[in-house]
Amino acid sequence: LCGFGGYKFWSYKLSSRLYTPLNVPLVINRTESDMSRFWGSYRSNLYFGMRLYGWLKHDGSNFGSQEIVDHDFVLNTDFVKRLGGEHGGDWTARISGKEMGNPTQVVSLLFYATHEGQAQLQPVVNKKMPTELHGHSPELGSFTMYFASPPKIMYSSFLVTHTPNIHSVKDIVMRNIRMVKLKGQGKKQALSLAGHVTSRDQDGRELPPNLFVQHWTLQLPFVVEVAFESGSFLSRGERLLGPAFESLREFYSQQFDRKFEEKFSLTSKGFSEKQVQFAQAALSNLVGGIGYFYGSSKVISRFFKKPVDYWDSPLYTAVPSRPFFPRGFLWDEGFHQLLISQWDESISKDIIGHWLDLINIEGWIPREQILGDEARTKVPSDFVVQHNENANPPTLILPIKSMVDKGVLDEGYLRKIFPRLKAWFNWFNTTQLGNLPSTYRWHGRDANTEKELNPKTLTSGLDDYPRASHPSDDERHVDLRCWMAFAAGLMANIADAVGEKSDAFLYRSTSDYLSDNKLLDKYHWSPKAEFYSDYGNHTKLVKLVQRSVQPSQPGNPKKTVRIVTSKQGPSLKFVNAFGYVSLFPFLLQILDPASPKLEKILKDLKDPERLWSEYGLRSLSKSDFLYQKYNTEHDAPYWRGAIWININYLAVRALDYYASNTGPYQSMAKDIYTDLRRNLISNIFREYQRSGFIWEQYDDIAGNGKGSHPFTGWSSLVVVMMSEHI
Ligand code: 6A9
Repeated sequence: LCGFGGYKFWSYKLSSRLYTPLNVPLVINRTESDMSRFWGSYRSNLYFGMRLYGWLKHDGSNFGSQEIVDHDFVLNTDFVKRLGGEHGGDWTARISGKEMGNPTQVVSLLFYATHEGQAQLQPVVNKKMPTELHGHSPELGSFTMYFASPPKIMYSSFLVTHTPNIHSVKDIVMRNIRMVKLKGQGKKQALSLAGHVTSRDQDGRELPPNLFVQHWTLQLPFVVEVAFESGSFLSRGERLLGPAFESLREFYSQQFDRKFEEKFSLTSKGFSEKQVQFAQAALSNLVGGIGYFYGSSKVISRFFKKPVDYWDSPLYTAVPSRPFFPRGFLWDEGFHQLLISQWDESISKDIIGHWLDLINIEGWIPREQILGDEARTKVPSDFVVQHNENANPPTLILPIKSMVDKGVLDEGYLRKIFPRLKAWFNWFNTTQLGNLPSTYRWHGRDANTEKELNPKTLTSGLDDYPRASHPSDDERHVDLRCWMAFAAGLMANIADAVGEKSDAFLYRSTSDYLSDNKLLDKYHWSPKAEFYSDYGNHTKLVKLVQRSVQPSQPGNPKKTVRIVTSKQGPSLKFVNAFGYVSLFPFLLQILDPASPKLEKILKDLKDPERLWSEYGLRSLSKSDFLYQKYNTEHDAPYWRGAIWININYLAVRALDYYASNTGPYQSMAKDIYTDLRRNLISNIFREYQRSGFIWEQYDDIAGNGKGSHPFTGWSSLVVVMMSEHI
């Protein structure tokens, strides 16, 4: 491997590894995959652009009930499924509208049916009204959709045509829509679709119709139903319309209530009906937001000048927020699955399997999954490309651990995921090392930026949380070290469970080594600040100032830059920012229950001048110099004070652990557990009652929700805190 030719060959080999899948069998075998979840509300991004909406109930497999509140009417969308045959069975969707203060309000409803692959759709039109839609495709076999003609129709029309892809549907519909006068209704107008519209390819050949749109203009209140029947389902009972639909819906709805109580025991714990409904909505939105995506990420490594495509793959995943982030995020997903696995572990196994199948031969999983063109239309181009040196906390190990502890993961599943977890662990343990043994460093910080007050660490998940002011290879990050210690422990358990003795031995010794509190303290306990801390090239003496770009230019244009205000500049030291990062040895339970450092941590987090608020733990101490500071002229503080529910959940869980494991600080942990849990639940519930939303973060001074909403990703962990099935 010496000489120029050798180098080229070597770099070629390394570069193609970026888009080469790990060569072990997939966890998810698509041909054997479970047809019971074939159909579902899997398009997370379709959310209806209205004021309030959300799933009130959704079981993740057979049933969902959603409410959408517009300005002067309410829409309810309900679906039920019935399994049978070889193609995922039947389903019915019901859309009903109610008026809210404006009795003359009229609603136009457009129901779309389309298919991305090869499918033909053929409506049966009866007196100008389609009553059925016939279709056939390789995946679906043959099927029929029935449209129950609703009463109170003022006008209806339809469109049958060809669309090249799903994200052009809206344009095509807009092109084929016009306004018509309603007969005998004075000046009143309605939308009208163009009926059959032939589209042709470049050579003039007719393209097969694969888009059908049914439109109704309706008076409120109304009910519209559409039933899908799968051709291979031969022994169905009554068609799922009208009373048959309603009774199945009612059956599933009651089953949902029963299962919810069985799993979370909220009623028996004394929560009110309103609180239970809130918790049901939190779970249902997380489960109902689950999407099925397909496509490839744009990825890059240092061996490429331009981004390349990862391989095409499916991803079944929950999403942080349907309107704002309708796609998979690696570290969010671990938190999502902590709740979902308590509801239905088969969904979690499926989702975790899909994520682990995205691992490449290097052992890397891209952090943000923007798969395919449709997903990319939602993301600014700067954020699309994923770099193979960038990590994100391996939180999938949290639900895996809790399922392993409960004994719900069979050996076959563990055998499938183990080689993938090994590759993943190994990737972290080689690419994210610090300079000293047993230390770790998040890569991907920008050492050359002059705009940021403290350069962001997006890879850690805690974006603008303060780290060393001057990114360098000498950094060591305490949160990553704790993730690794935790991961090594789980790997040892799984290796034991699948009978891999030598792996078990190695992981156990790695876990013991990384969990050694003496070593942890040596590298991360700041004797001066008396808390756990990152270490690196750092100074607190920085500020943002306005600088002239070119004083001679008219208007004297300025830009905002960071300057170091001390002569000495940065030096190697502990960063000493107290907040979520300092808590990690406690959060991930690496800290010995008998350690006096636990007492110090508990006191500090209870201190209102530091992390304690009536609404949860703030991300950064109120007395830190970066508390609530802008990071650039335009970047508002994000993880610099606000209350985040994922980390608060970890805190509640750690308090539960230290309260139930023998040690001198047990009762102290118990008291804080009680207070923190109560504060979080009552504030998230109060904000939901006030605003109708669950939020991305909560304000540490007033408790109000902030950021993206609805955000029923990790904030839904409130349900787990309510149930105390921590
Ligand atoms: C930017 C904007 C219309 C930021 O919940 C997802 C992530 C978390 O993983 C991370 O820890 N959120 C947290 O700090 C939201 C990130 C959104 C990035 C996308 C593009 C375009 O959206």
